[in-house]
Amino acid sequence: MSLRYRVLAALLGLCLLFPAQPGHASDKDGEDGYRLWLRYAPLDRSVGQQYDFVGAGIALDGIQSPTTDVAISELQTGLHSMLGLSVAEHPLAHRPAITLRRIGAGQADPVAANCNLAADISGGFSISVSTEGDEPKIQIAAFDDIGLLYGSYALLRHVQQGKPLAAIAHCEMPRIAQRLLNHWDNPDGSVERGYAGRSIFDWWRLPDHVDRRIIDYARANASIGINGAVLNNVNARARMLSAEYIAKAAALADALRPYGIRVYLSARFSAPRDIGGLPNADPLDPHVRQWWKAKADEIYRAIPDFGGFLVKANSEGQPGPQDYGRTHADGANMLAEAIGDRGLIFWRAFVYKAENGEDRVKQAYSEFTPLDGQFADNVIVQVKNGPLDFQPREPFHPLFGAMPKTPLAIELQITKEYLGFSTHLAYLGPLFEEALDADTGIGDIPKPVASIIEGSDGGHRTSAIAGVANIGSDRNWSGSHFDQANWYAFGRLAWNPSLSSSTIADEWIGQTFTRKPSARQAIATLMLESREAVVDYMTPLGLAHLMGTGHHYGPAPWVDNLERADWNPFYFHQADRNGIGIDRGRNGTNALSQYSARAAVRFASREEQNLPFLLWFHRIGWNEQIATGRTLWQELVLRYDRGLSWVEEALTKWNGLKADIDPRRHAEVADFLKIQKREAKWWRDASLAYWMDRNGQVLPAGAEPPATSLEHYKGLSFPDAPGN
Ligand code: BDP
Repeated sequence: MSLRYRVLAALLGLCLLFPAQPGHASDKDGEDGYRLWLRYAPLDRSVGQQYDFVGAGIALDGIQSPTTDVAISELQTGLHSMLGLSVAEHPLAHRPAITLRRIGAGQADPVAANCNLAADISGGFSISVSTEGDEPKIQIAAFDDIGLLYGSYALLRHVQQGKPLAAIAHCEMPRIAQRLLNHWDNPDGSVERGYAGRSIFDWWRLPDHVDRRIIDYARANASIGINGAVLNNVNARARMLSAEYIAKAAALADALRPYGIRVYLSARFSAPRDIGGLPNADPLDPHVRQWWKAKADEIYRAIPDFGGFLVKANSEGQPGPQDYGRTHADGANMLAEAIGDRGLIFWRAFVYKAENGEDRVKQAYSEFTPLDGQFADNVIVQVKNGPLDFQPREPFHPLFGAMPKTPLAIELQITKEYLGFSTHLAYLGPLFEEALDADTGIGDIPKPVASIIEGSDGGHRTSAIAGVANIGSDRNWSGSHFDQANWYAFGRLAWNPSLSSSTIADEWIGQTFTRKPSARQAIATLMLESREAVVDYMTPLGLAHLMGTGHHYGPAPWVDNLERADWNPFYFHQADRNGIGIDRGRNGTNALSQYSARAAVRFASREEQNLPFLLWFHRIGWNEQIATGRTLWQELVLRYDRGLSWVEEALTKWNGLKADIDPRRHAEVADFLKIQKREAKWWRDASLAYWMDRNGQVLPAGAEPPATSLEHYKGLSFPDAPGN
């Protein structure tokens, strides 16, 4: 590049310099986590110099749009911050170093021919490098402008991790079409199961004021490929569908649109009655159908690309079609008709009833499988990863694979309702990966849950994945620095379910905490082990749902007096003198029969590799010898102890990383690890005290007795626990 051009580019770049963003490392208060994985920390000269040429500028070859504007501005921000280059946007003639090339209809991507970039899959892109003269040139090519934005973020992700230019060429397409966050946010600003402060959606000030944070939220989501957001809680308030709130949602939709994010709303099924003045909400009543049609039209006038509705019906007291003797399909299809081709209905399969005596984990399958084939083709049935409720570990949900005629979305929980809220370090990458990789056992070769979601052989109209968001207005967004990684991991796996949780952890660390290899490795190890440690000290060996009533904070396995049997922790372990766990085989609840033969054989086995699900599927005597050679009681104690020791060691290891992490974030994480250590001990001690009360056993030699009495643990109460 000529000197003249360099000077010109630098001058142009100066005009484009971005104001320091909030939370920049140079802030006197130190790094606060606000910038998430878009920190764009300066690269060492030795790494950055291979990218020096990008100072020559960026060009757009194709139609300009708000989305391409975002792509260019993000590249400028990121490259300037990381490489110190002022990157000008200028026409093609000036020999740009980066070209964003929109591939025309009917054309093929010439550079990435061997990756089969498909014109009909939105968001795919290729990145290639060529050398003209002695100057490398990067091209990002895509069929749509959102692909150009995703490609730009992929380039930034690559540079940000300090990876070599030579390795940048690749091509990607999303494997799942609809990648949604589900916010459980209420119009009053509270967040159900939210541990990161108030809602980021400032409903009170909307639509007149859209906070800058919404743009940063959109950037973060777009950078990992999230393309939909359900704005409100599944336990929905009907007024979210009022004209007033539609206008507010429309303002958010306008802000999110350039980032490729469509907004959706959770719809309260009884809305025609609650706010529409109708006497009922019967899905077969023509007036009700007409009301929804008119409501959908009203929404589409305000939000032309509105994504659709998410519905929790006849579940945990929410209204639904069964209130009128109709089925889930009747309810979903009515909404599907109102929305038509314009959008989608996400109908949740999280249902169980007080009056139903069937094992709670069997009920969704029993209710939904008979409806397979009855749903309209713009309905997606949204199924939690496991049949119970977002536990630290669950077997996969038997509905996956059991409704071949219906597109199923998997719903994962990013917020850690059952894994220690935001104060416990529990990286959920391994949990998500385990859920997506679980072999449904259908057919002769492994058929993972992910392939059911992707719908590769189902011929469905679309495919979808949802994550219950952990985002709030805390400065660091997620309540803890490490919980940002769970949002990140969800997005990356939604894009490509085959990515490994360790690759994702490494990527995230390189973009957030540090690029230093030794520290990166140490942090990754902590992250990757963390979820298993939580399983160990909360719900080892397939136990589940032992958390405190309502808020789900801390241990309360003794609770057995709630109005609904299946809300009681006791229901899920039934520990007595003789044993613990639920027989879900043929002589028990027979939940096993809901799985394919291959999966059922696996879950029925008591071999070592199936110990994670042992007490989920089996009732075992305390003194029975299990696959490890120890008795069940010995093994339980060992696992509680192992979980607790892990946290103690994690704190020591984290303290050893002090020199590698900026002081503020280091101290904040250390504080949380101390809380986790205290609470892991509480979990271990309270659980063991209770089990001993049930089983009359003494602790194995060498095990430390609980710090205090069972009565003490039972007496604790937490009326102010968050998220409830
Ligand atoms: C449970 C939560 C509850 C949710 C429910 C759901 O405790 O707050 O409303 O799931 O998913 O895990 O509908």
